Amino acid sequence: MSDATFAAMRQSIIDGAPEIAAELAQQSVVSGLLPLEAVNRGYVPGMQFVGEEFAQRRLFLPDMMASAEAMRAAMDVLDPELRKLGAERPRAGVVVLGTVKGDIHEIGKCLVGTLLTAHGFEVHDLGVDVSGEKFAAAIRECNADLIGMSALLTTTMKQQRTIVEVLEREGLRSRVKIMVGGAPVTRQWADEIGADGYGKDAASAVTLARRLMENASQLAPAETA
Ligand code: B1M
Repeated sequence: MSDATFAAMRQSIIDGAPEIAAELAQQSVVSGLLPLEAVNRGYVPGMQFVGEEFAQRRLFLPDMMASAEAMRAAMDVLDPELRKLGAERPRAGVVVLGTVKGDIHEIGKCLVGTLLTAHGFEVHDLGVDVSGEKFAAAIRECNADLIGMSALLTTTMKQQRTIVEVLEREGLRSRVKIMVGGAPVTRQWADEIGADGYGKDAASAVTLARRLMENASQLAPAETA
């Protein structure tokens, strides 16, 4: 795939053009491009640009929503390709995943879920705006090994701490490993709230989840995958 194709993918997100985003994704699949490369080199840079322009007040909320639609259209094509690998692997662990309460950003969280699935994890995605109580109920229901909390806002990342506290209160903390991520989240924050690890992107979330499963018998300090 040429740089021009990645540039066109990026532009389709900036333009909020779902048909073009999906068409380019389809072409990349046919041409044999690794789907994660299309995501990371094509579409995500478009999202990053839109976020920067929004912060500078050169783009507005409807633009950000249109870009998210375009991203969703591309992911609808790429998601099944990313997941294919997972069907052939032994189960690596059970993960309960969600975007924390008050936060409706889902694209990064969904990507994390897709890659975990592609690497053999059984993923229960609770969606967005997920409270500690919902996480707790799902941990019990699914007998989860790991939970993954995504937060994209500096305001909602505090919910990650609240949710850790809920799990402690409900006697579930020692049963699961906790992973946190999202644009404003850092390794230091993960340490501070008593999470077991921080993933800076979807691929590192997979590495981290595997590492946490390997060390499942002992609680590891927060680490960056
Ligand atoms: Co919003 N938004 N948004 N937004 N939005 C940001 C986050 C923002 C940085 C834009 C900006 O100002 N530059 C800003 C937050 C500022 C801050 O908190 N300091 C912001 C704002 C302000 C808002 C609103 C408040 C706007 C408003 O209403 N005035 C509002 C809040 C709504 C709410 O949640 N309550 C809002 C709304 C929206 C939309 C609905 C329009 C839309 C989301 C649509 C959707 O998800 N369905 C949206 C979007 C699209 C963005 C940006 C542009 C893009 C986010 C994205 O999808 N990135 C974003 C700017 C940015 O992040 N640069 C922005 C692509 C995605 C692949 O990356 O989500 O970072 P990301 O996920 C990565 C990693 O972070 C990591 O792996 C992923 C893949 O590599 N990761 C994990 C994520 N979760 C993980 C979990 C893990 C491990 C890794 O383990 C469990």
